[in-house]
Amino acid sequence: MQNIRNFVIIAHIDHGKSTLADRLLEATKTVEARRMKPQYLDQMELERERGITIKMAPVRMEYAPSAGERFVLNLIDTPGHSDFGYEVSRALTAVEGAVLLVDATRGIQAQTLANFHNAKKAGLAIIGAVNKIDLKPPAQDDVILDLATLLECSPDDILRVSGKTGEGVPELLRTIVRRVPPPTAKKRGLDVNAAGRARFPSSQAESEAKAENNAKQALIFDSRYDDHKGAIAFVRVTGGVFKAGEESALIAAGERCKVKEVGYFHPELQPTDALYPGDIGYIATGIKEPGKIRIGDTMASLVGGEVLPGYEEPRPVVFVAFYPAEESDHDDLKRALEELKLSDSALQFEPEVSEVLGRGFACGFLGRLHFEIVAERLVREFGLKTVNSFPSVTYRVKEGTAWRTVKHPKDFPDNPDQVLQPMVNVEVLTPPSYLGDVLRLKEKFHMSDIRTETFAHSVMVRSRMPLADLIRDFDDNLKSLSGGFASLNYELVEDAPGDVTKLEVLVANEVVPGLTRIVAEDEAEHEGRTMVERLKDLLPKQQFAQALQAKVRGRIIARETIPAQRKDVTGYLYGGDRTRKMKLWKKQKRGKERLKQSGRVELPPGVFKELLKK
Ligand SMILES: Nc1nc2c(ncn2[C@@H]2O[C@H](COP(=O)(O)OP(=O)(O)O)[C@@H](O)[C@H]2O)c(=O)[nH]1
Ligand SMILES: [Mg+2]
Repeated sequence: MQNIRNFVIIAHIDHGKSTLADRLLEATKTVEARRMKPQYLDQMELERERGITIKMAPVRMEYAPSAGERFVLNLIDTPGHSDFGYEVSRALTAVEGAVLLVDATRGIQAQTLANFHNAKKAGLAIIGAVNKIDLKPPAQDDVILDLATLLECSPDDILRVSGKTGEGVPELLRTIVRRVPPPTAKKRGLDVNAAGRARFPSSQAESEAKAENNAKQALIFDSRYDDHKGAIAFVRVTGGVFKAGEESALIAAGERCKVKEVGYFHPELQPTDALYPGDIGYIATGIKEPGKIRIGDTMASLVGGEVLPGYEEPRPVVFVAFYPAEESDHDDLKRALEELKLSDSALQFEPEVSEVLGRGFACGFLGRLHFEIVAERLVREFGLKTVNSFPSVTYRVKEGTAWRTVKHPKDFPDNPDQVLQPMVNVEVLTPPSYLGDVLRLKEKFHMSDIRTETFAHSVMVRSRMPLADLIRDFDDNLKSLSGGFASLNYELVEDAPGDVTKLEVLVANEVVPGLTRIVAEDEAEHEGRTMVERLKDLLPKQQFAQALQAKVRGRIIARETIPAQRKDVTGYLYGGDRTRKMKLWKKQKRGKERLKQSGRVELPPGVFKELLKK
């Protein structure tokens, strides 16, 4: 154990974590040169395409600083976007050290601070490093100074590295070995996002097993599903030895399993004989029901043992209903969501039925990007197309004296007596030159309580805003106004009264439930008009003219008409038999009348999809 070092690389998005990890993989010869590719640890197709890390990625490296010295380095690369903060917090509980990386061309950004505070809370040894020094950034010395101030260390202790050229990497490796402590058998209290789980009740008979159980213990910090190996638990072993073929148990879930295989991350799964205390590795459980394995659970030899402090259940804040594009794909969609949940434990879902779109699932996400990523993974990894409702947040509404929670916009009352909406405290860290532009977002995003404060070479703008506004596209607005220099961190705070209202869209006088949204009062009219205009462009012409309307509080606030597509029923009658033509026109009119009464207007899923796009 003395020769093990477990650490994470943490940083704001795009500061070069995954690229630096590449250099570490090379320097330790973990990945052969011919297999090397940029951001090697971003193995998901979607990660590679978008150039972002979504999943934490553990990898084991062997490092020999000199002849006769050998260390095992377990690195966990982490995502930088705040939607995936839960991934980072779990990675922090599996390690003893952190490399806090700062892009020297950008300086400290919002997630640098958030990550720093979490790593500190977790009691990790933190190594500060500035990256991209190959670009010779003019402000490099300022950035080093800022980082040293944050870490309360000397600027000389801040490493200078380049993930591109590999400069500074040997020094970084030496520093990791020196400054990150070796693991101890019992990992201390996991105080990052950790909540003491209720102890699993243990009977008399089971208590005897405890002695042995105490010896064998591992925290599940992540998981994945494999068709052959079943559910695979990613673990940090805190005690005992785990071997293939032995009985094991998931304590909180109360499940037994026979371990199929144990191994390390290379980063591909590589089987080994046994996992020992301090190790980071995987345990293939053989369990075929993905729902049975829970992140934060403890693995031990028998059911009834003590559970390690797990993780707080992440709280989804953005809700979207997913419906299979093909009704017959419903069961596949369910299975796919279950499998995705194994590697994305923050994802939540429950059955949901829509009049138009049929059976689907109401899904909860940690943010807008999280939602987009899951929708894309369903298509790529499972070949499942879905039609999705508008991303929404939950509201507390009061009618008369009764309060209730509204998750789905269609359940929102027309005239509630009071509404509470989720709020966030937002921190924007920006270079002073963009401060004016940042403050101009105030009205559009309903920002309040704005306070500014200088922080190192930047300005910190703190404010409060409705979560619903944040998830619209605050992030994108911020990025584009500042060329990516202004950055964002946020946390949920208590709900507050909100001026919001239900906006409904009607086609041929019928409400289309999937298009109902909750919007800010002051934007309802504009949003309503935009919706019907877009709908008019998207909907195919129908047999008869159709009204498209937007309604707020029982009042129509916008109206458009799709013109009828006149089918020439008299075409075959050349010549001038006027009465005959009149007769046919009349008949056509009657037919349309009937159609109108039946009132069924087909909204093709394609139109939904277009409309629901951002
Ligand atoms: N010039 C230069 N570019 C870098 C360096 N490290 C990373 N990059 C680039 O910065 C971008 C983000 O890198 P990535 O490793 O994906 O960042 P992550 O989001 O922190 O994992 C990519 O385009 C990299 O090629 C570096 O040291 N020098
Ligand atoms: Mg990355």
